[in-house]
Amino acid sequence: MHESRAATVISTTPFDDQKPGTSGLRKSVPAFRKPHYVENFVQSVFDSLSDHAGKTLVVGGDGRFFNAEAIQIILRMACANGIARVLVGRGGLLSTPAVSNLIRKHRAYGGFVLSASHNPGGPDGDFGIKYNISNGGPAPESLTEAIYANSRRIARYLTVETPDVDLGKLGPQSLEGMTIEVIDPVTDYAALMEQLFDFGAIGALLRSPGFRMRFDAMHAITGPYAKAILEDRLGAPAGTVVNAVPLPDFGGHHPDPNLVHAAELVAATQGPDGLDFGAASDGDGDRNMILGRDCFVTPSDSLAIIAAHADLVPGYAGRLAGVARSMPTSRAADRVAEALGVAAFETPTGWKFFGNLLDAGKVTFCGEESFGTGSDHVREKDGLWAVLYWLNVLAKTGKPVRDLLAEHWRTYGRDYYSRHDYEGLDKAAAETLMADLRAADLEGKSLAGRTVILHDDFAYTDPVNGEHTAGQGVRIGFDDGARVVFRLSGTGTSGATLRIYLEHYEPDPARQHAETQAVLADLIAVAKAVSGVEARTGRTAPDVVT
Ligand code: VG1
Ligand code: CO
Repeated sequence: MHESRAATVISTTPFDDQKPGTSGLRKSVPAFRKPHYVENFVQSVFDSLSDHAGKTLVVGGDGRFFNAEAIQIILRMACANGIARVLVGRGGLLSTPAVSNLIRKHRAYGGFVLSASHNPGGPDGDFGIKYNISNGGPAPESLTEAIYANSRRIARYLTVETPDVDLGKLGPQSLEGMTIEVIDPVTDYAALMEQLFDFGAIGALLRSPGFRMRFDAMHAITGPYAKAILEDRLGAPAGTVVNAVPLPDFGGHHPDPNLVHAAELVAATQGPDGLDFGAASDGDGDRNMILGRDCFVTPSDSLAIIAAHADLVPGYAGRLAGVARSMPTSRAADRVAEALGVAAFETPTGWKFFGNLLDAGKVTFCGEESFGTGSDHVREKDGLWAVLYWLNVLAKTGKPVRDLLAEHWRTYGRDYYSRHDYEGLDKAAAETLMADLRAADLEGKSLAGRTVILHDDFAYTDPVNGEHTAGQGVRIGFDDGARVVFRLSGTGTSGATLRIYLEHYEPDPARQHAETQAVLADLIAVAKAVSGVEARTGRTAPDVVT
């Protein structure tokens, strides 16, 4: 503790549910509002760090309900725990990739990101807290385990008794000897984007009357970023960015950029009068969806196409080191890596597993099937980055999204891909389903005319530091390249969510333009049969298909 500060020591008792999941601690707002709940978790983070006294932190969130209260709690506790300086976005707002950039650019010790990402917000919605380390990325497993262990034995937390800090006014102020620097949330991020992309070419495309696009910020954090970059700097017509004002409840919607929750945007890209380009981002700005006229780019394909076109993008030309994807993401990117002679890595789900690969310079691009793509420019996935990357490629090739996709499939083959989610399942039933799937004897069996050549529970050994992570999802691989993967979500806040990932590889260009669900129908039937999901849960169909 910093000796000159008058920290107050408050007694507390542990909660037993503060184990960070795929992306930080995520719970309902009522759970977070329990007395001492936020404080216990934040103190458990500080108790897991060792040399944070006198250092700088970055703090910000996606503006959802409870963001403002949580930030005040964190600022007081940072002060009491000896932090020297905190950078906070004005109004407490910062997108997740912007936090990552600020940590790196200002050589901060770490940062707190307040968000439950794509989960709905509001008094009955969800909230979340995530701690990021000095490389700008999510805390690795070893640290989240330590945080959880501390949360199980916490007996006190440190705070200071001060009035709320005014986060509306830019510039430095002092809180009991700690400096709080309120910064514009967009400036540093926009400068980074300008370094990476050909703003001249993108601006010309956006201003040309023949090109019509829309970016849907879904009433979440990317509104101010997209407006500043696409409209103000690049000259896209006013109104290109819609739902641009972040709202505490995201207008009552799921801020989740996918075919289900961004249906209006999808509709605007369809038909002869459809937009040339549509894009959306999620609650905290790290996800993206890419649409062309009458076409949708799966996130797995997006990663592959991004990697294949690196030479068209100033920040990446001539320096592609490798590509990494989460295990359930399709193998499309692996094929590009192979063709280009660079390494491909398969990691567990969650961006924290990409950090070491990026730090070691082993990979340049990373992606997840869950609408996440990013690069070594920060240590988080980055929604607006992906949108600008696509615009850069469109501007340089002069081709519509549809043609780029078709060309890509012709060259590398197409991975028909879909994820089926069963939400709000009974936890015990979902865990039994997974245990039975793990124990099943499938190798060598013939299912719907395909032979099972791989059946395992995915485990990963980090090639940089040797950390081992097991139990990351059941994979069933077939002799024709098809694959079905099962795992339980680590970001949900009630019951269990079963995710079934389905993919079928089609090398024949004549068969690359069919409807995805129809192509996957037999694999869907196999997935249902081997898991028994319907009989076990009483469900007849998934809740969300993406
Ligand atoms: C989901 C996605 C995963 C992603 C995570 C955080 O996790 O599947 O790929 O990294 O969300 O994304 P899970 O455990 O529910 O499958 V974000 O934008 O919600 O921070
Ligand atoms: Co997110």
